[in-house]
Amino acid sequence: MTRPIRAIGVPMDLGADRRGVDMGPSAIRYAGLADALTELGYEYTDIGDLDVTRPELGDPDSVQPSTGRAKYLAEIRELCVNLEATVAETVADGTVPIVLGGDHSIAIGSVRGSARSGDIGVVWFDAHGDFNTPETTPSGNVHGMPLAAVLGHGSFATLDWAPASIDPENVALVGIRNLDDAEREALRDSGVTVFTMSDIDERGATAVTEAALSVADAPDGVHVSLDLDWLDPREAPGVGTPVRGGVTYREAHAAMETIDETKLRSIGLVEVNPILDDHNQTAELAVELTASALGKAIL
Ligand code: 4U7
Ligand code: MN
Ligand code: MN
Ligand code: MN
Repeated sequence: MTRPIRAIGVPMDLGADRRGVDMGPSAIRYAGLADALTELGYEYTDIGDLDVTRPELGDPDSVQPSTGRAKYLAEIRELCVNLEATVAETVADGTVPIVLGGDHSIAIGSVRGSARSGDIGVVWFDAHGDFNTPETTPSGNVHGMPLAAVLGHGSFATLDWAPASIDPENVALVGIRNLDDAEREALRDSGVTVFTMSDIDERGATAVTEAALSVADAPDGVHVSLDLDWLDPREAPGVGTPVRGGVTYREAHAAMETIDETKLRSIGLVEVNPILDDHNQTAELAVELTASALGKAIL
């Protein structure tokens, strides 16, 4: 018994400094997501793209939190409210949403939507912690803040779109190798489990992902948030904030194959930037890894 899958495109680039990540949904579709999942036997639909404000039409500072800075907060909030509703409806239909980003700020909507009517865990595959707040951010970019936002940290606690009903004890980060100082401090005190690249060096990608999935094991399943900069930039050059020393192609597949697809509640594929990519290989990787997470095996 496999649940149907529904793709939701979110051409968002307001949360990041490098333009082009708004073309991520097109690049992932062009890389063959529909065919890959249909071949696996899934019933697959695509609802197209949600409306996102163009940066040319918005003012990054029109609405700001009481303290700190979060660029395009009003526009990102509006999109995330819409995305949250779309993801919640999809899950309520018994369908697995795959949210195609777009920068990682959209995870605020994806996670909140997935958690709306259930008790879920989150596994966040990333080079970064995404645990800044408007108070700690060195950049003002919301794609560096979504995990802190859904857990209600900093001035996010005063905005009516946060926090989501998730227990930090059911949240795991995997592959981390770049944290800002205040972000590191906040993560240490958060209850979130952090598996760094050093953990992967010592224990291997499979064992670390198994450990992350058991942290995130909650009654209503897991949301997997896959930031393609989790991989080494040699494998995934099409990302806005690459960091050397990421997982290899095989480690990434091994990690995804560890996922039990019957426990997958929702997926986000984010930070694919086709302008910075080499022949769409990062988008193709996103498709391949999604298939591995959804049960594709070599034999
Ligand atoms: B991504 C950064 F300062 N930490 O907050 C920040 F290094 O979604 C980068 O993981 C955030 O790609 C990267 O701007 C966000 C920076
Ligand atoms: Mn990242
Ligand atoms: Mn990220
Ligand atoms: Mn699997």
